Amino acid sequence: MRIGIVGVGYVGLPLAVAFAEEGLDVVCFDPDEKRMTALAEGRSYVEDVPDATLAALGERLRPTTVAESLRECGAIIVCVPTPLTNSREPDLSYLTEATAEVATALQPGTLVVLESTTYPGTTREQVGPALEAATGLAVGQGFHLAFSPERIDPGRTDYSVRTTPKVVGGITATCAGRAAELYERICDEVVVVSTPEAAELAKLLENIFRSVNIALVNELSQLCDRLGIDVWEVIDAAATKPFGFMRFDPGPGMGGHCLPVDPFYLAFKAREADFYPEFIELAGKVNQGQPAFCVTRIEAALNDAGKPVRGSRILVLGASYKGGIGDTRESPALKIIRMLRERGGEVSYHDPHVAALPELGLESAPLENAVAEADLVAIVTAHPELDYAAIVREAQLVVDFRGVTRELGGTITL
Ligand code: SAJ
Repeated sequence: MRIGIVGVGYVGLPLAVAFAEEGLDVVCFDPDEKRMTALAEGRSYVEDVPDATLAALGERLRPTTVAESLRECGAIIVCVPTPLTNSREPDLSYLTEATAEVATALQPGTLVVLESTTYPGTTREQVGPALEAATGLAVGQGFHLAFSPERIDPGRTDYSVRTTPKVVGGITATCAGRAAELYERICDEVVVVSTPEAAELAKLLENIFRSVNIALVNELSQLCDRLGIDVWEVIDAAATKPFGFMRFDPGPGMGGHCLPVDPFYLAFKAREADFYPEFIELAGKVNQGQPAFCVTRIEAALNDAGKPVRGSRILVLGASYKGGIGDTRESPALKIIRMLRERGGEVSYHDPHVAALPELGLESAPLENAVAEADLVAIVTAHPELDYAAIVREAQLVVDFRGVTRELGGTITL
């Protein structure tokens, strides 16, 4: 069977590779000409997929910007972005566009699976009817439709597509059965739930669980600052409990394309049901306020050194939203840099994974001199490859928002 992937990004490409490695031909459809050309030339644009992997798959990956090519696929999997609008409401424009593209190519008997994270009901209320209206085919008879949340975690190496259990929910039992059969080719464990809504909501729960717990420790870091207690010591101590506790660490805020977004998809749907999920809203507020709290900590550290922010040279270490990767979406570092500049700080940054921040007109400064020349070094994202002992030795002042210099001493931590 030929598989179609619609949206060949950090989710779609690893999925395409997983199917191709099982010997299947995969039509990779993405409207982005540059991406599809790169793929055709064996050049990967996803950090987790090396060029060598593409080379080994040869013709099995068939990049295209023509949706018609999906006609030959027995199964089509949609992996397009589901961001927020500026007013923090679900933006389903990519999904609507992708559904329309799929509809132009949908053949009787095809299985369609949505992987994009979205609020419960999207598959049944939006995608299904749109495909039926465009093709005249009926869900569950003319074609099959399911939802299966993506669990691709950029930069993670301990779990792969194969070893991460896959949740699947179909509009009908046959839809679910076909989707389970499809994923069993590339996943060791497939978990079938009774409806697409259960699968859609399971994904949101996974990420809201993180958002709420990250907000809890971020709020605790602010309280500990007031009380003069070391929040890291408190969390280390709590984490000795072998059951009933899961460690989360405070930080400069919560970035990424999932966690700052997903909770607001559920909040949107809940409001439609006249329900106000206060945990979600509160967690979002706390996490969104954490960058400003970190800026006050930088101001206080400079003040104690007799230096105003204005005119001080501040080096931000780490611009991406989490260590080990180069993704800057919703990164707290960008907010911290902007706020420090508004206060007159002379801000530079160094990030081995992020060569430039065009939106800020900055390029990653070479580490060698930047540390010694800075009045203050702020560790905002802790990339594992940086030598923090050397940084602490050379720096005049270090504020560490990731707790990576605690054993070294001589720094100010959250
Ligand atoms: N963060 C903290 N403290 C923590 C954990 C995270 O401040 O204890 C911050 C990170 O620095 C980052 C943000 O929150 O800015 C999100 O971090 P994350 O570790 O949740 O990473 P993400 O956003 O890449 O989340 C992904 C999700 N994977 C998928 O959606 C498939 C999430 O479900 C994973 O659980 C998470 O990776 C993971 O476990 O790493």
